[in-house]
Amino acid sequence: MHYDVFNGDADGILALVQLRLAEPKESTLITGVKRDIQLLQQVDTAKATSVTVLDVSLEKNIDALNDVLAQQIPTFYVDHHRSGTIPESSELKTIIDTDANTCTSLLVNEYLEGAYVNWAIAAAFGDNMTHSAEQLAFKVGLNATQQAQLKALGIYINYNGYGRDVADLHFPPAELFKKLVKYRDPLALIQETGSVFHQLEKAYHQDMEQALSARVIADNDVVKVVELEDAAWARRVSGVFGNDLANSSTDKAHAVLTLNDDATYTVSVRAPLNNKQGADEVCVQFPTGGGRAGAAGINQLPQSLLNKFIDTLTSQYS
Ligand SMILES: [Mn+2]
Repeated sequence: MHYDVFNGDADGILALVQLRLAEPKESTLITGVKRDIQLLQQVDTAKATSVTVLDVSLEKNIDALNDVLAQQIPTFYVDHHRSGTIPESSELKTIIDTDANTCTSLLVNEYLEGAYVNWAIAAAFGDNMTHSAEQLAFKVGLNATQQAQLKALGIYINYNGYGRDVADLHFPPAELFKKLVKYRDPLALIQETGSVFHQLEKAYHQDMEQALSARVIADNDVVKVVELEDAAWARRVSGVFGNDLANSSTDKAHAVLTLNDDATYTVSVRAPLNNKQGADEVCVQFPTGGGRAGAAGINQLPQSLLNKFIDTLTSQYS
């Protein structure tokens, strides 16, 4: 049995869409909400004959990866998050590039020599790699309307990945993958009345409408921090709302804090778009923190550390 292990956001889902369009395969799908990245440990090494892993940090899955490799299971690993030391194994093939302007779907697009480039463009927009997405869209000659449509699709799929658990989401990521992989070109999905694109579009706008009334808890020259309530809509919208803030004020770092039911915050940090560094350095200073230079997060920030977090964020970018 082949296992496809992938992040439940746009980048993870659309990396797999490209791979499975190129090489259709019956597989067991392992995924979850965007923040659920301890995925590789769910592979049953007694049953697995091969494994593909997409868009989850190798460093965070290293023990499970070593278990898989110890069973001589061929593994293909594509990612752009912190990798740590990559194990040496003849069973392991990796494409790992932590450049802040690439993402897993762009790496898969290169690997497949642009076979499903429109999916990669949607994914890059979804991962907020706007410049890279626009460059690729220009290179393949998309017009402005097509580009805007792929951007919207990427944002909506990315939006769908945010939640405390899969129950918060409009579509479980595995189900969304199965719907999307039916289309060789995402522009066909967008054209289709009532398709998942249009369902997500409607949901996205309803949630974003609510986010506009978010409470601002810090706003200075270098950072802006906002707080969202403990509700499914807030958990869904937190990431895309963060990207939206980042895009609207490109010299500032942004953090969106969503209250959890245990009185901690889920924190989503975006480095300034004009200075895409340091977000991970801020977050790893707190328990349950991690991520990339441009975008990082903390799963459970105690409220007692809120001021320390704001100070750390501010000094990082001052
Ligand atoms: Mn990604």
